[in-house]
Amino acid sequence: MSAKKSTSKEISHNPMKQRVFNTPRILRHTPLILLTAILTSCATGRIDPTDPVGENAKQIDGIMRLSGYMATAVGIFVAIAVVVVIVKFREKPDDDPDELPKQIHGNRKAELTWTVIPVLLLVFLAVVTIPAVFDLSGKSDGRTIQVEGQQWWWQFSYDVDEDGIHDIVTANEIVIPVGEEINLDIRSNDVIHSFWIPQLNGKKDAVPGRVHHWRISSPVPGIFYGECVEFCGLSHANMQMRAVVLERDDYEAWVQEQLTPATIPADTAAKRGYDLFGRHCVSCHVVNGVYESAGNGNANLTSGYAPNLTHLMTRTSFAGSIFEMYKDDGSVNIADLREWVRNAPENKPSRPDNRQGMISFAETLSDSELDDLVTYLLTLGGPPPLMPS
Ligand code: HEC
Ligand SMILES: [Cu+2]
Repeated sequence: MSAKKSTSKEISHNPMKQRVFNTPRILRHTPLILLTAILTSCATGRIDPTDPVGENAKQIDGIMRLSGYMATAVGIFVAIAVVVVIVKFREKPDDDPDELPKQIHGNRKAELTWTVIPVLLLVFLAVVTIPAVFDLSGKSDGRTIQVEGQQWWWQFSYDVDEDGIHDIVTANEIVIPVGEEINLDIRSNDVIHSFWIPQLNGKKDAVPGRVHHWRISSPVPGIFYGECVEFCGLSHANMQMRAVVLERDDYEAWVQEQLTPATIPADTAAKRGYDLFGRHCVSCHVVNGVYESAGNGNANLTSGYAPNLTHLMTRTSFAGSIFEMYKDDGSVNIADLREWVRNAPENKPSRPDNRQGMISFAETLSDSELDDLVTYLLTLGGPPPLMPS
């Protein structure tokens, strides 16, 4: 072998040797990489994308599985091919270690094969996926519910008599009747969020200044868990939601209850709480029938909205569905509710100084005032038609 010829071989050989020596470093990191993958894949236990319940979610799941099976088949084929090549073309004792195998470039058969097969696979996937994309964003004959995302909770509004006025406004839990394809008009009141209840449908962004149409449905009653899936600031991870799917009769009863405005409580402690509420809370919160002045678009919050509290106790959770409203024995989770009212930003990272989230009352309210306020909150409807199991 001449010296000239061997230059190219040296270039192709030396880096190889270096790489071989570096391999253990990658191996050392493998457990960490695997651990990260495992931990990030099971962050929230009750939000389950692998168990579709509604028609739309099943449609998505079918396509996911199909493409998963196809990718697995391709992956197995490639893995086997790699092993075959490694074994078949390995260095043998009588091989000249400096000799390169026969170099080929532009083998038409090979090039065509590995271009045409992936193209066919992708075209097949597109044929299955594109109609589903249009189908999922189509409207149904069912009712329409308004969905609004804001830092860091969801608002749901219902126009029951279709006069264009929101008759029911609630937070964090969207209540729907079983077996009906519900239309959603999804909006945002501040930054981009994304609405996702995986067992009922895929993700849909909530974008300021736009209305995105979406649908959810469930053939069975139950509570289904979701969360915001577009990073939206400090408490993005604490912006969860629930879909409460009710039998038709239960749904009608829920609607009737939600349409009933609140009244001024007679009980003295609750009445004291009611008065305190009028002093400290109505600059942000609405209670239908008694405290409606805050209205919407209020200046104390960037989004202009705080949860409507008229039927607070009919919800199973509060504050972006991160706290349970009721304990396992069915009694109210008074401790968390009181803690929330005392110092919300301490219980859920927020930026009240930036008009994002609820302010703290730790310096403002005495213990007995807090008790009275909670006593008042307990009069605001309830209990929920369905409890989490
Ligand atoms: C500066 C505006 C503001 C004031 C004043 C305010 N809140 Fe809030 N409150 C909010 C916001 C915003 C949320 C939603 C926070 C979240 O989920 O991150 C909230 C959430 C709540 C919730 C949970 C509701 C739900 O369904 O998730 C309760 C209960 C509550 N506030 C009670 C009170 C009480 C009682 C007072 C008066 C002592 C009060 N708030 C004063 C802005 C305010
Ligand atoms: Cu969000």
